[in-house]
Amino acid sequence: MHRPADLASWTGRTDIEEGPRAIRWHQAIRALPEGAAPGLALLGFACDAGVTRNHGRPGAAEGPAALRRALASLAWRRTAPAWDAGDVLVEGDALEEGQRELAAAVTRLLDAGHRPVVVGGGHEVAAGSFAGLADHLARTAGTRAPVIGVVNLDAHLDLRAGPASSGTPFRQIAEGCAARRWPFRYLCLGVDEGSNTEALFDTARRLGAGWRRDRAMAPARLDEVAAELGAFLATVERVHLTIDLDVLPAAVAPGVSAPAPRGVALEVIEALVDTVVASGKLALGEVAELNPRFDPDGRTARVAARLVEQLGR
Ligand SMILES: [Mn+2]
Repeated sequence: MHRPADLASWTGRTDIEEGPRAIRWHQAIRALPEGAAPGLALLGFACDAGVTRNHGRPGAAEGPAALRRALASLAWRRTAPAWDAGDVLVEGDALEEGQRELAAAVTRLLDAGHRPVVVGGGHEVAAGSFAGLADHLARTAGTRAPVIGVVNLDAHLDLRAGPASSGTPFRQIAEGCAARRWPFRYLCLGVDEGSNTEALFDTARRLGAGWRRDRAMAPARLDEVAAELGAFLATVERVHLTIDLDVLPAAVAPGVSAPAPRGVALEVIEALVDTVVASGKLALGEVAELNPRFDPDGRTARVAARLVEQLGR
């Protein structure tokens, strides 16, 4: 079910005495109307089914609401509009139905010229979002196969086999590309070796995926990492950038299903997001795995809000 935006969820501090430039997100974002001017379109995917199927800690269904609360108080300095496109709600275990509904919503936003920024939910959100981008491009690309680069900032490859869950999205995307005879271009940055079995690395090799381990992403190596990302971006036409918050150190992002034992510094993650945005190829941004049940002081939600703001630039 797709629940339209509820502007009552956008509340926060107002600084009227500071004048008209003292604006925060909650005062500027609007519910997405028909025929809206192109802008950032925030779309929630309220789903626990993917994490539950993957034996993780539930709570990601509350992620979109927590993200809106955190984003609401950020200072506003956009020139293009930001729209709230509401939430796709997944009831119980109806994961596949929810992913189809998400895909349809993403396609509609892209068709209308918006930059969708999707907020999970667990990482199963990525399979639905990508399907929406693929449907949009299938119509606009004609018979030519579009080259979509999937950039995943994540401690996990998420290439598992079996029924759809938060651990399978990029395998599903690979299968979807194969069915359309499209190339599968996947780069996963931040992989924690300890939580990815050799079987998953075998799958990554078989699918021609690229990856970089967390320990090879220290701030001192940022130039090297950004160059690798830049080389990948140069070979693709459009980008689906998906950020699993568990790529960050657990002290920075405790509110996730599976906190990382090491993680990649936020300064590195933000620089990589900048690299993708600066390429001009970003079609679809995404933040996954925000779990407010393990985020008592809201720090993970505030980091997620920074990243969403950045993805909308
Ligand atoms: Mn993930």
